[in-house]
Amino acid sequence: MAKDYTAMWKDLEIRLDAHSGLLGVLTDAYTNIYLSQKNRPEGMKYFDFVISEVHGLRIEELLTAKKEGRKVIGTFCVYVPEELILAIDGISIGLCAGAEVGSDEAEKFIPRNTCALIKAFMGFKLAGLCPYVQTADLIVGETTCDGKKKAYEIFDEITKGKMYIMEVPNMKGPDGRVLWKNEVARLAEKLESLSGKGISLEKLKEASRIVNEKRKALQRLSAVRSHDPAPISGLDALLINQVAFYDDPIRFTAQVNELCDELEKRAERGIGVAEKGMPRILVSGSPMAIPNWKLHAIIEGSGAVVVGEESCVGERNFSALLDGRFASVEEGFEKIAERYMSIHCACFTPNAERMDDIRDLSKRLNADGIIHYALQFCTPYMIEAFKAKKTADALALPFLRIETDYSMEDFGQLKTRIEAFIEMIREKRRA
Ligand code: BJ8
Repeated sequence: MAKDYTAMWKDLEIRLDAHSGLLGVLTDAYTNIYLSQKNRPEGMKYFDFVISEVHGLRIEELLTAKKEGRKVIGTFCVYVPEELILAIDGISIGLCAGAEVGSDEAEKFIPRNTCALIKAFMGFKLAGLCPYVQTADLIVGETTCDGKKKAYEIFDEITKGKMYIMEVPNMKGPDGRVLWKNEVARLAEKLESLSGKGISLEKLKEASRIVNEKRKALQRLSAVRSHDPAPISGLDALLINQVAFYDDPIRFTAQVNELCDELEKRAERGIGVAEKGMPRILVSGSPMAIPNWKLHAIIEGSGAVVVGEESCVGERNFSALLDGRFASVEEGFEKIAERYMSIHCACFTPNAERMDDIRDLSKRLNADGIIHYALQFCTPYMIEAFKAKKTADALALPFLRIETDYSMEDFGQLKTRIEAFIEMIREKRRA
């Protein structure tokens, strides 16, 4: 029988009734969407376990770490350098939320037409349903999209001053790079004063190694998805990419590598979760925070397989490694600043490199079509869809543009559009 965490949740001021309702809905959704999949790799058992303990064992681990003097740092963006957090012995936790929770409460503070991700992180906190926010000692936000940076001002009030903001430039020219380098050093200082621990060269090197190993494991997972038949479903790969933001990085890396051993053997033997020749889709756009599985569930329930995510919950999080060859802490900060500047988020202008990524990924993963996913009111990605379509056109790849949120209201309509898109891919192949 599962352990009873009621006392722990109570201490964290979680609203118990609503929380048990939320866990019930999540368990049902997970059973329907995940556990019903056929021919799943054995290695997914670990991730099933992690999900079953998402508000239980992991929170208990964080609380134990806090008692040992470690700090828990919440983040909302892949621009926040995890290496700095690990270098002060801290724990980095992704706080983005992927479910429609607490919208009514959130709408008392922010407009109705705000992106679902912002509404959800506000809603989770306001509805008393997020043990991670409660556990965090500091929450690092960033000046990326307008919605987030303005919502953080309110979130700071709601969390009684837990927010710290990094200034992310809008452009990647020389001035922007200097600003960003200074911001990396400023965050390091903040983390040092919060933890009372200085960042040594040795610690920074070790942190860099741990995070790079995690990235390499995720790159390995991405590489094996290029096989036909796909050895793992897009749903399972998405889940792993979501778990990457809050599991212990060393344990997570070991589990992903173990899973990849299995997947590479499957690929060698031609074993897959999908039939050989099934239409292969690259999903590109706004991040899909846990438990946002909607689009992948529709695509894979309509006779196609998702083979990659050009997304921050996906390739943008792991495609670039940090150059670990630095001889001083300052040089390490410079390398960190460079590495994070190479993330191609639509909040930057121009952002042509993202189009190169879409092109390269489509080729490497042998995609038959691209589905561009933007959360409603996520203006940067909604507008960049125009260029993504031009990129797909140049590759002669079918392209479908979707704008949606976390609600299930448009499920039927999306399914109809996606089924027609997949049929179009099949027809194109027959022609
Ligand atoms: S690096 S994509 S994680 S900012 S909150 S932009 S969905 S309107 S999350 Fe992001 Fe960092 Fe960029 Fe990646 Fe749109 Fe919503 Fe804004 Fe969002």
